[in-house]
Amino acid sequence: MKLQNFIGGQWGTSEDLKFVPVINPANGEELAQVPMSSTGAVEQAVAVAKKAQKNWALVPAPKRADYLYAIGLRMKEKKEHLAQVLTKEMGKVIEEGRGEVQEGIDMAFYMAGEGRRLFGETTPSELANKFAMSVRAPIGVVGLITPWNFPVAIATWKSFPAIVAGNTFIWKPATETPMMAYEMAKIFEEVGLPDGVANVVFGSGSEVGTALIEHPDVKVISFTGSTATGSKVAELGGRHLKKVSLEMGGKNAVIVMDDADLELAVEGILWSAFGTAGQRCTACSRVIVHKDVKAELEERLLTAMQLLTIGDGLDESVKIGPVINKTALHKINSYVELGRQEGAKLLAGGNILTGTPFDQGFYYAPTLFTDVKWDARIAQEEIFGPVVSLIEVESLEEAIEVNNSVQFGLSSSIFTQDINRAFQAQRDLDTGIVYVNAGTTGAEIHLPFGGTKGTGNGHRDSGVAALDVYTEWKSIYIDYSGKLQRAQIDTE
Ligand code: UN1
Repeated sequence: MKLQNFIGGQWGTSEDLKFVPVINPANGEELAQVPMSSTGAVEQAVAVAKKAQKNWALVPAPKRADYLYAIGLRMKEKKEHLAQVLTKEMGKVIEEGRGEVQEGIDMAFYMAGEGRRLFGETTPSELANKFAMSVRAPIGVVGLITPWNFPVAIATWKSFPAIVAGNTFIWKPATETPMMAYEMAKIFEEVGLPDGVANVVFGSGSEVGTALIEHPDVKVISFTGSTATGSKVAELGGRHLKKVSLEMGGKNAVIVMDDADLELAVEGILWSAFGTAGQRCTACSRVIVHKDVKAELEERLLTAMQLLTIGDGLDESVKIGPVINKTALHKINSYVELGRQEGAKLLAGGNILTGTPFDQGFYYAPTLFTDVKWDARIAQEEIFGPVVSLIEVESLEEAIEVNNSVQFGLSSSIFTQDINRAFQAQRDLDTGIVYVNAGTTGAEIHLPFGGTKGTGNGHRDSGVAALDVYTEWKSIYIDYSGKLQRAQIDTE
């Protein structure tokens, strides 16, 4: 199947384009072909999105929200189908595929509710017979650039707030996972979303992404991906005075204190480190453990890791699927090599899996290093695979310091039974998301998602906070005194 762009409610792609295969990472099978669109498609999409936005902004927000309710319902009806497609193109196990689709459904209903809120403020004026209020105004056409690790959820975090607020969008999904974008475009069409409100253009970051960022009629860019690419997006966006929302890397840690429930900590670590084969921005890739429980934690982790089943995520009994592609496989492996060279002790894994059925796909053994120095490269850089490093500490203060030593600040977690330690940690951990007695993954859609330092640039996805990305504040003063009243002057 050759995928087609969805622009202004029409499916189409010029035939002379290059198409590249979409590969199932579990078995190397070709699932579809995705077009590498040219800047012409972006031009066309921006033109229709701009035209559509004028009318869309005038549709009452609760009516715009009705489309989101319809989209959520349709996603619910198609949940199993969507989850299967997602698992095939991305590789995450089917249970997680269903969870990700659910995240999108939740986002649809949640943002639909915003159609009847989109709260601004009313506030007294300092002058008599004058009224003051602020409202959220739509911005215009927004460009969404999304990653392959959450092909649908992250797109819903961005696109649903954008459209409920009265914007139109052009979505460039990752080339590795275009099928979810295709499925979502079909849903937009099925629910009768007005033409041009939602547009999907497939293609490369360098061509389509750049064209979106540089286009004068695209006012906002929301990007999730690597820190290296994100900083280029910011640079280029900055040059064009764009509002740029970035969600980038993480180097998330679970802290295990000497009073922790170790059984629970092990479950939390395994789920956050090896779920999605470690390919979450929120994945746990460091365990910062108190010296008194280090040996026991290592032993428990090793025992539990033996039970992890690896294979094609469509098999319900499998716990860990493949990584996205060969490049990822080799990148992960080179970090493991680096860990060895840096003197870390390899306790488990550390290799590309071979033999049947692994040879057909891209599988990496869940890997555990210990005695890792806090400043080793494997403890500082994002690996984006099933590799976790244990770092020993002697106190809560040291644990927090080690947690905060990385350039990223997405998610962190602490296992402790001590309420005082838990509160100190939630205050001092310098990350956008903090968990107490849970792993580093599992963000819910009605809270802001994002991170500090190198993870972001101050914006948030999901939650009401996402509306700040897709709206401008407009402050409105209505003077009904019938005379000129000067603020700050005629206030005596
Ligand atoms: C990501 O890792 O890129 O919190 C998104 C979680 C999911 C979303 C993760 N709800 O793990």
